[in-house]
Formats: sequence, structure tokens, C-alpha cells
Amino acid sequence: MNGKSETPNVAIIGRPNVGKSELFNRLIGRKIAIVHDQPGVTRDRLSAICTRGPRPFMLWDTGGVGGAGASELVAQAHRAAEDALHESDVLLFVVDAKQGLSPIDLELARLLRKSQKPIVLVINKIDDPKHENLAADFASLGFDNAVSISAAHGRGMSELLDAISALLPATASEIENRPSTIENRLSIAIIGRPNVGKSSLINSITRSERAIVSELPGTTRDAIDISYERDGQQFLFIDTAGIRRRGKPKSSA
Ligand SMILES: Nc1nc2c(ncn2[C@@H]2O[C@H](COP(=O)(O)OP(=O)(O)OP(=O)(O)O)[C@@H](O)[C@H]2O)c(=O)[nH]1
Ligand SMILES: [Mg+2]
Repeated sequence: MNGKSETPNVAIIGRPNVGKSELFNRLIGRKIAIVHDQPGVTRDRLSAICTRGPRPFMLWDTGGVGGAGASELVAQAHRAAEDALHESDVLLFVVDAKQGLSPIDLELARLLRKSQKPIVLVINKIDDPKHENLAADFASLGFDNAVSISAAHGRGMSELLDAISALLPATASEIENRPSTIENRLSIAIIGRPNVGKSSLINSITRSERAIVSELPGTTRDAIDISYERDGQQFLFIDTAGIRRRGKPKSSA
């Protein structure tokens, strides 16, 4: 994360297993982050530009905060979330409607408020309009901006994108200013013919040894930036659409 780019930063924060990575993937439109039914899966900071809303922003997935255990992994996830919190323009505080309000949510709400950043309370796992009443549980958290969503089913995404763009700072400008200015960031463009496995290559790098493979929906149509941080080194992978020979008829990217 950086203070130099004009692309605003939006961080997804919440306790483990609430669906942060699922939301990240949904908003980016690609299955980049690992989604798994087990808390503490996300460890590294992962980000990509979200262009689905009225204004582009850099979206950050973070590790769950408040997980049990004191392993180095847990500590690492906490640090990443903390950094994301401090360096973001808008925070998406994700809670799990199926689980209901937990003491960790209360603690996190207090912590996030202290940051004085604009916050959207994102009440996830409301897969069906019938379950909309589950959101009431979180009213006591007292956030002005709250959106009920289902990251898994894509419910509530346009409401969420509207809420985010209403809170983005005025100085944010266009995607041309994407953070290639970050010092020490290694930018790596992945180029090749269609279907040779460019996206899978990036995925396997960012997923590291914990790879859980899901099929990528569709093909890459535009270049997409995927920021990745590991052991303090920042990488920017630029996934490009496949390059075809000239003159060949093309139906899609
Ligand atoms: N029913 C339902 N399940 C969801 C939804 N979003 C996520 N899940 C499930 O919740 C579990 C955790 O999802 P993740 O996205 O990995 O959660 P996370 O918050 O990133 O977890 P950590 O990275 O471990 O902190 C997975 O089994 C998902 O399939 C949703 O909208 N509805
Ligand atoms: Mg995760």
C-alpha cells in the first residue's frame, strides 16, 4: 500500500472466515484470493484494481483479525490488516450474518472507529432476501453506512460499490495513475498466447504453497494489475489478455 499513488485504497477487514476473500474476488471479478472454509487462510496482503464501480480503486484483501492462536502466521495476518487499516482511504468492515454479532466484531468496530476512516459495514452471507432480518443484529454497532450482501452469490454488489464511491476521497483520479510509482516494487508483465496459462501462473504464485484451485471464470479481457506482497517485497503482476497472431479472426480478448 502506498501514499504516492492517486488510486484510492480500500481495505477489506474483518474477523476470520467472514468471507473477505470471497468479497475481494467478487469485486475484482476474478478468483484471485483463496476462499476456504477455515479461518486464517489469508495471510499475505493481496490487492487488485477494482473497476466495477463509478471510480476505480485499489482493493486490498487482508487476513482475519482476532483469530485464535499466537502463531507467526496469525501475527503476520494481523500486521497486514493493521497496515491496510492505516493506509486505506475507505474500510470495508465485513461481518458474518450467519454467525451473528461476535465479541470480536465489537472489538474490531472499536478499533476501526479509532482510525477515523470512513467505514462501510458489510453484512455478508445474506444469501436470500428472506434472511435480510439477520442484518438487524449488527445495528448496535452504530455504523451509518451498512450494506447487506452475499459475496458468494453476488447480492448487493451495486449498493456496496455505490457506498464505497461515495466515501472515496475527492483527490482520487484515474486508473492511469495506478501505482507503478511505488519504490522497490517489481513489476512483472505476463505475456503470451491465449490460454497458455498466464493467469494460472500468477494465481499459483500469489496462492503460494496453500494453493486451492478453482476454475477461473471466463478469460482475461483487459490487462489486470495484481499487487502482491511477500516478506516485505512488493510485486506487481500485470496479467494481459492473450496475444493472437494478426489477421486471425478474434471473437473475444
Ligand atoms: N453462505 C455464504 N458463504 C460464504 C459467503 N461468502 C463467503 N462464504 C464462505 O465463508 C467461508 C470463508 O470465506 P473466505 O472468503 O475464505 O473468508 P475470509 O474472511 O477471507 O477468511 P480468512 O482469510 O481466513 O480470514 C468460505 O467457506 C466461503 O465459501 C456468502 O456470501 N454466503
Ligand atoms: Mg481470506
